[in-house]
Amino acid sequence: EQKYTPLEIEHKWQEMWDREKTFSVTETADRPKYYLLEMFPYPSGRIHMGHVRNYSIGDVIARFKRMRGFNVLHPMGWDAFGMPAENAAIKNNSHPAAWTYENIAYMRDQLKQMGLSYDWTRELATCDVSYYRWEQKLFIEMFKKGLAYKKRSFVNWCPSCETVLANEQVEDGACWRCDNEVTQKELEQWFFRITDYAQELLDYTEKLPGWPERVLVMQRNWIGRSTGCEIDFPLEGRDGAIRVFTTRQDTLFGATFMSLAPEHPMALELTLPERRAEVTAFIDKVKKTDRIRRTADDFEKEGVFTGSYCINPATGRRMPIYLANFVLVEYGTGAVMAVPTHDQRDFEFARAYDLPKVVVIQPEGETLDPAAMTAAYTEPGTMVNSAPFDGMGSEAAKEAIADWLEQEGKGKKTVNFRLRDWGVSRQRYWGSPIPIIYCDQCGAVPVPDRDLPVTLPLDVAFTGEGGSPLAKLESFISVTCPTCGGPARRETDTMDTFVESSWYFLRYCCPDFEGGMLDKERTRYWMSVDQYIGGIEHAVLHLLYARFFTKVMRDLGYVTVDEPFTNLLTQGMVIKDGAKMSKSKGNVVDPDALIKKYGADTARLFSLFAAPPEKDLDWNEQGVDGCYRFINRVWKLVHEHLAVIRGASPVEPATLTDEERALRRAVHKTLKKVTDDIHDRFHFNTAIAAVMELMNTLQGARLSTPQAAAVLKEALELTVLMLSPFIPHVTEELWQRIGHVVPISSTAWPSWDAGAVVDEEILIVVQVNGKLRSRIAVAAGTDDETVKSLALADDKVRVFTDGQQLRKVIYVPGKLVNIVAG
Ligand code: ANZ
Ligand code: ZN
Repeated sequence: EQKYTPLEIEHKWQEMWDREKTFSVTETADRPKYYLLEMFPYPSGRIHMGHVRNYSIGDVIARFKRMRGFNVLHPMGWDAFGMPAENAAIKNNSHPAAWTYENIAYMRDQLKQMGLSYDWTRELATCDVSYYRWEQKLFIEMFKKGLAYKKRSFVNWCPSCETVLANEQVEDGACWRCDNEVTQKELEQWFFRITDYAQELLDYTEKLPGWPERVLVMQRNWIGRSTGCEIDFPLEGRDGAIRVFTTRQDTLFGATFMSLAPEHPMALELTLPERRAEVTAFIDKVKKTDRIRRTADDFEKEGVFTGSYCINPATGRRMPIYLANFVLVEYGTGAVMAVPTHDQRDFEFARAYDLPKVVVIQPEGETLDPAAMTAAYTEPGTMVNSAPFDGMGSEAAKEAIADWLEQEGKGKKTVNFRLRDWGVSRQRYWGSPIPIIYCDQCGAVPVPDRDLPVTLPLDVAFTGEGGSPLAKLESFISVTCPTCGGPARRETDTMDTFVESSWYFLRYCCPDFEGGMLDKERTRYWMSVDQYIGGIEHAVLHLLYARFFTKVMRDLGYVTVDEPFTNLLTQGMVIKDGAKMSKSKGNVVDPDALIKKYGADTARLFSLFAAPPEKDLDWNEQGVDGCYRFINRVWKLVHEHLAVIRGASPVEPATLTDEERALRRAVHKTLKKVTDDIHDRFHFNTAIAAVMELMNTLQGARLSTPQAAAVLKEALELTVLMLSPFIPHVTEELWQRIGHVVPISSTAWPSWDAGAVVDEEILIVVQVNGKLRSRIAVAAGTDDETVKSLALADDKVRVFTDGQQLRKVIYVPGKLVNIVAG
């Protein structure tokens, strides 16, 4: 008998799939399409267990859908731009391109060793100029439509790395890379106008039933739609007013002071000369504080008085104007009417600076005393101290005060979004150059079509001195203006790498298309992605940007869909010893070592069997070992019966013995369950468990008649077929050894025999007080209580029990029910 040798078998079949291009697809009309996508990896060096899990999950679905007759697009590529390549280059004195392409080569090999059913002819790397060139073209189209624009704004800046940092790259106010203090710097930056799409992005969160609700909730919160009012507060003693945004116009009569963002454009002009030193010191201090920390609930509320006043337009009260650290310049109007009695931040601020409080909303049956309050009252209630609105409910007063403000011309109803435009400039080298030229005469001029792409120059040095090497490369920077021919300078910022990942799924539809960004027909054929799979950590950023890009590209005529991903599966983490697998925790399992020891089929099977996809997966070696032993059992059993299988005739259901029929029922029931579990729920773990259980049944099967051999053959073949999406290599091998010429990967998914699945009925004898009174037929497997109540409800039984007291009902499973009555 032959031993199971996973590495040999896996290599053989991987070569076959590669050679035959088994998983390459074209756009054909003869089968329905199915686009399955897993989030592409960053080529960091090696794949990790999170990848193994993500890609195994995707592969089961891809292979299953293929066997079910779909034309499955299942592509793979590389999210290849980004900071780590540059940092590695500085550290190793190499080039980011060399580092990146070496990593891609290694990781591609690792993925191939996993036997994933990708269409490798569609592979792409976002750092290839053949990819990012189209992104530059799109950038220019967006620029011409005003969807890409430049503005000054405050950004996190690391003075030592000389680059902008994303909020995620600031840890406790320090740079994640060099640990230096991060400052806020005002810089000219390129932005994408995602806010133009805020309402549509929000509306469609109600039209994505195939997405996990929690991801939709996160996106809704991120977009953050608030309805309220803008209200003008006239300045005292001079022209002009401060405009605030509030969602609580019902508290207007309780506004006792004004809080401006320290970066508010009027901050300094409102500051009296004698307060100037104090105010500028405060502004400097706040600018150094990370914005996320600044606005945390428990961050100490600090501020400074400008010396100026404004007037409450409802009460005429003088309100001192403060700068406050928790007010952000980019939200609303950057100014807040402070109501210390009904807003907790204002309450704390008023306590710190001894500012007046006026209660304007009273809770039911209570009278708040501002002097005695220990926290703001933030719930609805009855209006007080609000002149014409007194006595009204505060919710109704919201409407009434908004209407009054509009009538009086003191304010207006508005909608405000928390979502900010997407800053895409990065002062880094390893990214797609932004295709803009600056000319003193003509301003910002897009690079003309004939000069695209702007190729990232490779002849740069990585000194680690900080700043973008591009900004020091005179040969790159100095150009002539495409409009006037005068001397001009090239933009040296590159695009955020999230730009590349916002449309890669579109380019997979036509990766070799030379005529433009997308071949519209091929893209129309494949889009939308039917199933997208990836980590929950991308719930907001990537998944929101990709939705935004799809809508922009729709409006520019590239795609016809409104949304990129019809269904989304967010898989859980891989954890070991109760913690997420990570280098810093020292609990990493290396996929290479695992595959070497057990083979890819075992690695796949374990990562699919140990938990349903959305749950965290707890890694344990015994579990892996168990999966390996299971594959060995299947291998052995098929080999044991090879002669029988090859010689057996087809099953003739009518001639089966009870025992054979029961075995066949178990097989077809398993097939039904596995099909449903994969198809409806992606519950691969329960599907695999069902096949394992079936294996136990098959191991005990006896072969006394020719039809028993036929049933066993069918059972083993179906088992191999059912396992093939999970463990594709060993099942290909067994399929071939059984004698099939067509590979299992090109075989149709079997359908269960409805006749075989029906439960057999069994006859139960019913006695009343020990005497036989009736026989009832129940489905095999009916639970005890149901059998008892069926017996009690039987007409022939009721003749003897009606009007009597039931003392006991005894059920001997599968045989008889005895009713004691009298
Ligand atoms: C007065 C008021 C009274 C407020 C009250 C709340 C409670 P959302 O729901 O998140 O939109 N706000 C406005 N602009 C701000 C800024 N730039 N930085 C910090 N806070 C700002 O929150 C809207 C509320 O947040 C606004 O309503 C404003 O405070 C504050 F009893 O106005 B409110
Ligand atoms: Zn010019």
